Amino acid sequence: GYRALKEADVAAYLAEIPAVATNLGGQPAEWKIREVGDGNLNFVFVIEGPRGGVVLKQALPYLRLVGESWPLPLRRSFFEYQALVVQAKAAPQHVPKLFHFDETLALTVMDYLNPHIILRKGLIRGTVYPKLADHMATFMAETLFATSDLGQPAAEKKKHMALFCDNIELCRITEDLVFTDPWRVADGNRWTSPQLDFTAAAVRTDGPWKRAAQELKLKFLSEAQALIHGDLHSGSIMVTESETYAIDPEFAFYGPMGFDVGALLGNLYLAYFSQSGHETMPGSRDSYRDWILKTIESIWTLFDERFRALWNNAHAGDVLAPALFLNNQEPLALKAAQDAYMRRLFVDALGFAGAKMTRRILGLAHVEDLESIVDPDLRARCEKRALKLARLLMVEGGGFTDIKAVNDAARATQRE
Ligand code: SR1
Ligand code: MG
Repeated sequence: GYRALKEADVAAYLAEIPAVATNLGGQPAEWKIREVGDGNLNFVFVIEGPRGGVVLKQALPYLRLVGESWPLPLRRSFFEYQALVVQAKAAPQHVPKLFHFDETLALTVMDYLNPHIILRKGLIRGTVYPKLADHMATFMAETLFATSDLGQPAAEKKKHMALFCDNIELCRITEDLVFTDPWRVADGNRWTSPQLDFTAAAVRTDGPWKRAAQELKLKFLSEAQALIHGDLHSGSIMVTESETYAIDPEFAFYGPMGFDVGALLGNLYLAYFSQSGHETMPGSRDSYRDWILKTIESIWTLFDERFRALWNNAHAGDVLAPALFLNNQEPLALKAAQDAYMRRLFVDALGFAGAKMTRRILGLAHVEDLESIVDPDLRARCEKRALKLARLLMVEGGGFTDIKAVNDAARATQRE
């Protein structure tokens, strides 16, 4: 049966797993163990031995953020493990090495990434990550393409979808928290400053914005394009200046690709608008803001480039395969189909980015980028700017010609 491990149980448990014990080295009594989980859902233990370190992540039967009143299935750790396996196959350099999965205890043991830190914390500190765009574009292109109909045979995709189709409760969290609650009166909704009371009320009566949120929700419910990470915000990415890892895919399921791309872009725009709350003097983070926008531009541009390159070399998919378009003018027809596909993905990503930004300001679960701004007036100014761009991305996303135009809108909003 399931039991939640305590710090005191961890060494005895891991000592029985040869690959882990070897990785840690020395004797179990020498292993240093600490619980470090600061996310919304799980327990996370770091275990360090004389030779190396591992992380043990265990699901709780309830939502850590709220407590036992919000039960949550342990099976989410199964989906997380399965997603990590798939992602490690597609983009091994950006997924932590897995040592062990225990379905009964709902836990996974993986490599301890050290000295990596959570990207969100680095963005708050104002640290530049020169490889971030390159690495995340690769991670998303490789994982999304490989699990789409373009990258695998239809029969395999159908079988694989069946493996993830029960991740119902975690999808439900996204359906409610990202697409519904910020646009209605809901129990968990909160905002940190009364300065936002009027804005929050206006959002709840904004027909076009509400409609956009619901249409994105419909996409999330009905478009099984690829195995998506499902929670690819800056708290699910670990970085150093030279390495990048995507972690925590417990929300994984077959959904719209734009949801992953949008989660990342939306969280980078949140980081962008929160910089005014972290600068030591007005303007001191100007160049960092520019770096965030440059990174956003590179992520989309490189993602688009790499996704198309994978497509042009594809031979496993059953649809829009290059082999079908070999004669005379036919490659141009494939290029036109690719342009249309990538354009739709771009507009989807912008919409999802906006929804993810809105939920982090008006919904249940917030982000440290904004929450750590102490001055409530300044925080509210940052939040209002972020909400303004979020609405634009959701309601008028189709009007942006390219990612540079989106960044121009972000710059204009920041200047107001
Ligand atoms: C109720 S769980 C809140 C959020 O934490 C996770 O990181 C997901 O983003 C989820 O929506
Ligand atoms: Mg998480």
